[in-house]
Amino acid sequence: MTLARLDFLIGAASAAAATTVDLPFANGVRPLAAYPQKRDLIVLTPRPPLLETPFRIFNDGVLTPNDAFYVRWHLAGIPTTVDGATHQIKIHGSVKRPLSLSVEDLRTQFERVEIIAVNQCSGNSRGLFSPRVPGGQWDNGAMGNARWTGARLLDVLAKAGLEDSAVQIRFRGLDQPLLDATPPFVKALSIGDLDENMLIAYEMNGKPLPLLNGYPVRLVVPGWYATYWMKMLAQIEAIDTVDDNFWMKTAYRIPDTPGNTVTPTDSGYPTIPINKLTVRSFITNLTSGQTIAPGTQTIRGIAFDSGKGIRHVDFSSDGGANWRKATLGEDHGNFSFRRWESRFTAERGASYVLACRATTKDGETQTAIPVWNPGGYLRNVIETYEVRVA
Ligand SMILES: Nc1nc2c(c(=O)[nH]1)N[C@H]1C(S)=C(S)[C@@H](COP(=O)(O)O)O[C@H]1N2
Ligand SMILES: [Mo]
Repeated sequence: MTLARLDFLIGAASAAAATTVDLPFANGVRPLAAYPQKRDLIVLTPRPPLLETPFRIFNDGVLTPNDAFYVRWHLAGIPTTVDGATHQIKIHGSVKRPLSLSVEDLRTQFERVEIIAVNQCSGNSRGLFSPRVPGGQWDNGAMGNARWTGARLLDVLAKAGLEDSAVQIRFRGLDQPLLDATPPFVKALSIGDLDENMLIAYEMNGKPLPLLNGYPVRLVVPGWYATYWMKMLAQIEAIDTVDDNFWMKTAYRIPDTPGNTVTPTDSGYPTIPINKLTVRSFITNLTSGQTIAPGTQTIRGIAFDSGKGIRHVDFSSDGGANWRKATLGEDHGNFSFRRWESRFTAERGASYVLACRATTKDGETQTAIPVWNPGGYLRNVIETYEVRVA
């Protein structure tokens, strides 16, 4: 097993950035920089690294390459070296048989399971919120779709044997706060929410995970926001109460209101921990503001949801007045990006507002009015793209 050894020449990486991108909101200028095991990505913050995938990469294929996959960490104390041969995952707390498993144990003692699933940060697209909200100012590239391989979380828990008193499973990685006052990054899932799709993954797109994406093992929680996808997974603890640490009780909460939306002046409403992905779709082969050629144009994009699966994607070339069904691409499972394409005739000199709208197999769809909540979560408005023909 390889020893991932990385030196984060973070200052140097940022200083060396030759180019910048301008994301489509105020104060959106960002450097591009290549971190270890990564190609040039959009740098939101260098430390801890918040790196966004340039959106055009989603047009290249249904899977997001490991070196292009976005990166998000909360704490500055990220190990720069992890030994995959000696790393241990401890399963403890309210279990009958506490375990300590190496990555090799996960590979040899448990069924090898593969799933293609979207990993999307809760704050993806936060920079597009209006009015603006605090937090990482992402455009739409804080997401990626990969083939994950690993052992089922439920199989590992079965080996340890949950006590009847257990209510939640709490996860922790190797990263550490640098200050005593900073709470460690821990997340919990309720036992009733666990399912057979959730993996402790040791491969991403058939290769070891990049260190920045959680080498040597991470939790994969298909259909759920990435905040639960614990990287460098080191501890799995069965607990007898609902976890009340900062990252569950205070952070990453959404309004428990219809549509999980509120107005900026609302207060006193109940909240719940963020959970499953909303349905979204995007055009991937052009950007808003672009000039396109006249004639028949093929528009390509992606859609995804929390795992019900995409029933259809509608495409509009008149700002949503008229819709037609797009052609769906290959089905890689309900948790994957689903590619789609449609055609329209672009007249020279004209302008168009293109739009796409996905609907899941259980009828959930995208709305014309964006949700708003103070965390900047759950954006799934129908995206529009203004193009001119010349
Ligand atoms: N150990 C650890 N795991 C973590 C985090 C973290 O800060 N530490 N951040 C979570 C959040 S909020 C996100 S969005 C995803 C990002 O996954 P990625 O960096 O592989 O894209 O990791 C999750 N897992
Ligand atoms: Mo996140």
